[in-house]
Order: sequence, then structure tokens, then C-alpha cells
Amino acid sequence: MNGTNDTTKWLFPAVLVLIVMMLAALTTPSSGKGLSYSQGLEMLTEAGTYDVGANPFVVISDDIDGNGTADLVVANHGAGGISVLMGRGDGRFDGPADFPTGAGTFGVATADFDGDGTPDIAISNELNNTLSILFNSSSGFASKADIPAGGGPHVVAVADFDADGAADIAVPNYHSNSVSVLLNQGDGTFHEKVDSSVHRRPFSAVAADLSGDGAPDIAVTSY
Ligand SMILES: [Ca+2]
Ligand SMILES: [Ca+2]
Ligand SMILES: [Ca+2]
Repeated sequence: MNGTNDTTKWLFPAVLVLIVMMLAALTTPSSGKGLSYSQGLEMLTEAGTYDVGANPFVVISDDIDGNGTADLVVANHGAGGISVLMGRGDGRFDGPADFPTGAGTFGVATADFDGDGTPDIAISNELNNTLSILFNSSSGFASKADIPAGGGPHVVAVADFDADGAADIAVPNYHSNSVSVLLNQGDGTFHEKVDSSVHRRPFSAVAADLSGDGAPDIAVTSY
């Protein structure tokens, strides 16, 4: 590595940072308040506020009712359940509709676990060491299955780990220092969990093909 290359490597980012700073200076109102900008690069405006269950913890989005609009699912840690808000497609939402899951609702992820074409919801319940699967139907989420997890299940990840076409679940167990993988039998019922030891206090997991062999791997944070 020679000096010219070193200079080139830092010069471009430095110029880029300078340009961004100049643009920010030009577009930031001198006496602005809050999140709303009348013009410029940054456009954050609070569109609405909705009351969900106690201690809302994690929020995700999916088209729960299949009408083409993005809906919201919120895990309410204190309430032990989720709130589902159906998007009108214009930034406003109907609901929430609340569904109990288990004590200490923590992580939430959607996938079509029972293969009927609708997104179902997997939820981890930190305080009673279970996962809940809420099955989506035209009448809401009337059907729930509870599955044993490890100690203190946290943020849920979903992927097809055994490549059978059915969505499986990985969840870090905060108090067990492990990650549980639960393989879907294809109909939304799951084989008994298989645990792998990980570093202390695993908190969040994400599934992706990190090794490039076509099979999903799991990255876990250690709190
Ligand atoms: Ca929708
Ligand atoms: Ca489904
Ligand atoms: Ca699978």
C-alpha cells in the first residue's frame, strides 16, 4: 500500500462528508423546531399517535390483511400481547386490535407458518419462556399455539433453515445463553427445539446466508 493510495482512500470520504455538511447547512432552518422540515433532504413528520398495549417494545410491518397496504404489529412487553394496526395506505391506521400472547412479550416476526398464504406471527414471551404462534385468518388471530423456548427468549428471527419450503424460527434465549432453532413441520406445528450454545446474554438474532453457501446462517448479539 503506497502513500498515494492512502491519500485517495481518505480524501473521497472527506470530500463527501464536506458536501453533506454543506447541504445540511443550506437546508436546515435556522430557527426550526421538531422533526418537520419545509424543504431539504430530511423529511420526518409525525403523522399520528396510536395507543397500544403497555410497554410497547418492538414494532414490525407486514401486510397482515393482504390488501396491499403496510400494517403494523407491536409487541407489548408489559401487556403480554401484541397490537395489530391495519394501514389505510395513507399513513393512517385502523385499530389497534390487541391479542394476548404470554408474559413479557418481547420479539415478533411474521411468516406464513401454516402455508395457507397469509402472514402469521411468531412472538417470544420472555417471562414465561415460550413462543406463541398466532395464525392469521379472515376472523383475525383466533388460533394460537404456545411452544416451549429456552430461558428468556428475546428477538425472533425467521428463515427456512432446513430448505423444505416452510418458515422456521430461531430465537436467542437470554438467560440460557443459547439459541433455539424450531423447525416447522410444514403446517405451523414445530419439531422440538434444538439448542446451540452462544456467548453470554444473547439478545437479538438475524438469519441470513452469511457464508454464501445458499443456506441461512444466524448472527446473534451478546448483550
Ligand atoms: Ca394491509
Ligand atoms: Ca398463514
Ligand atoms: Ca423449513
